[in-house]
Amino acid sequence: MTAAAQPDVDHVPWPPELAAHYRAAGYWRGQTFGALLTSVADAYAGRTAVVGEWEGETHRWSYAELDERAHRIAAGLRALGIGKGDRIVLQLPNIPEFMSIVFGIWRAGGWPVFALPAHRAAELRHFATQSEAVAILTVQRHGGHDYAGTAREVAAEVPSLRHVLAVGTAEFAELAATQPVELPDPDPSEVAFLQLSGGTTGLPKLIPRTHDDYLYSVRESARICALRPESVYLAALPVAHNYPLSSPGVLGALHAGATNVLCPRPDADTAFRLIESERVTITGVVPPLAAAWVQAAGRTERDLSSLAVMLVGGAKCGRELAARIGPALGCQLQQVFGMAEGLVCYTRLDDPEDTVLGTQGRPISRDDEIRIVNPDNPAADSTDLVAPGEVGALLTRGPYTIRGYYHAGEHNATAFTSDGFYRSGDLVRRHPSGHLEVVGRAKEQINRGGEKVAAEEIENHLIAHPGVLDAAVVAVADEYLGERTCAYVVPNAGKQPTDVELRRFVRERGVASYKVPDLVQVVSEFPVTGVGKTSKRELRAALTALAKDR
Ligand code: OOB
Repeated sequence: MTAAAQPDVDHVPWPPELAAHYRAAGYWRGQTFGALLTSVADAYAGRTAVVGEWEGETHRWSYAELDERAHRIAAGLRALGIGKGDRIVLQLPNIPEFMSIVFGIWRAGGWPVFALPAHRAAELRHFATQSEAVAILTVQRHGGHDYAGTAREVAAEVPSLRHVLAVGTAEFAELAATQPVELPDPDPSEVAFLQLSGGTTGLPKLIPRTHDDYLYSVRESARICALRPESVYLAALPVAHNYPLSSPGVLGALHAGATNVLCPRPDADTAFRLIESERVTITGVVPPLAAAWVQAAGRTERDLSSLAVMLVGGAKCGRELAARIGPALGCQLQQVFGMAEGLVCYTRLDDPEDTVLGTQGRPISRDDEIRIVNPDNPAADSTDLVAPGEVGALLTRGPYTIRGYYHAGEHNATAFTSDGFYRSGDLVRRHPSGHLEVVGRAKEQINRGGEKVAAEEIENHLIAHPGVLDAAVVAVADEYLGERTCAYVVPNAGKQPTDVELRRFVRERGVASYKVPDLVQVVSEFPVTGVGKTSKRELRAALTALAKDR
């Protein structure tokens, strides 16, 4: 049974009795992110908080300095009239200012909307429109892309956008130099920011996370990953993503008073250089990156001996790769299976080897409720359980898993069960120890080495092409990325669009390049299921057959 359509609200609250339980159990502590930074800066003022590179120079800030910078940015935002509950689309690469800006926005009472550096005009327009953002905060040019230019283009189209702010401009320097002012602390039970969903339908949904719920997952992640003030975390992946942000990520490291090193690029050369020079102790990567690092470790001259733990997650890390990580990099592997909607599972540092290699971990909290239900019924409710040890669809609810997307009443009715479980769309098996093994996916999403592509979003872009009658996007197995995207296309009568043309068309519609189909197959018609729907199962099977023939 699914829930009835809910009203369009910022944030669907947890039932009051559960909220009371989460508070009584000490999960929700009534602390805001701004207050967290204040307390860490009090305790560890002189310790290094952030190391990162910007415009060719290495910057190194103590906790006292980070705290001061965040206060100034908060005051500067307030001076611009940006404050309580205002949404700011944030699109920053891995630079030190990411940390001061996020905490500055939090202290001003604003809500960051965490865009990724790969996003382009179409995605930014959607995030800004959907969140009715007042500002986009980004950099000028970076890695060959004109971020500020794209932001201005979007600002001209979205009426709510009043400001485009870019790190590196005189205007931003002035804002960041504003005299700190006393600001009221926001309500910790309220929304702190909006994360992005990987998406399965047309456009990604926004995920409202509160100070209370997110900080609980951050504290527990830091504990489970054994972060201490002496730890040094390397943020190798784009830091706005939920995984490097909080699993345990830069926020987990900050909570522990540890040092965050922001890695400008995730390639082995750059990462190994920083692991050596900063004596990095822990990092988190996606499986393709783990494979690349494992390979590079065999021929590096860099000293990686400080590295104690490497997390791998975001997509399935197969046993074979998992087994090579420890020996190649001289560290312990920790698998992590998480989702921006909430639930995060880790293998524990004292788990037996077989569990670490063969599962994706167990939930953070004893109050994370897990239901594994009938995988053949997309509307299965939380009582439609499979037998223990069988594969089923994962449903979850708990103290840091959302109850609904931001202003998405109708979508929430299918994305959640009537009793508040989130339908993750993942197919899992639970081991007797409580560890979950991810064995597949029942959602229309391609997991391209951790980067999520919603099939429907790309289908809609393709169908906008005058030569395309219909499109169906499916995953194709890939040795390096795990999966790539393949777009099947039925042309309009008399038209024969080429793959080059279609890929360029999608790119020019302003989408992140990881969403541009890797493969395009033009066919005269789609196979259909018994009820006449396009059979993606058959399309996937055709691709498998094609690969075998090659
Ligand atoms: C993380 O978050 P999202 O929101 O980008 O993606 C969530 C989805 C999951 O539902 C699952 O389909 C897939 O990514 N996933 C994995 C996985 N970790 C994530 N599939 C198989 N094995 C794994 N280890 O990707 C994310 C958020 C926090 C921590 C780590 C990853």
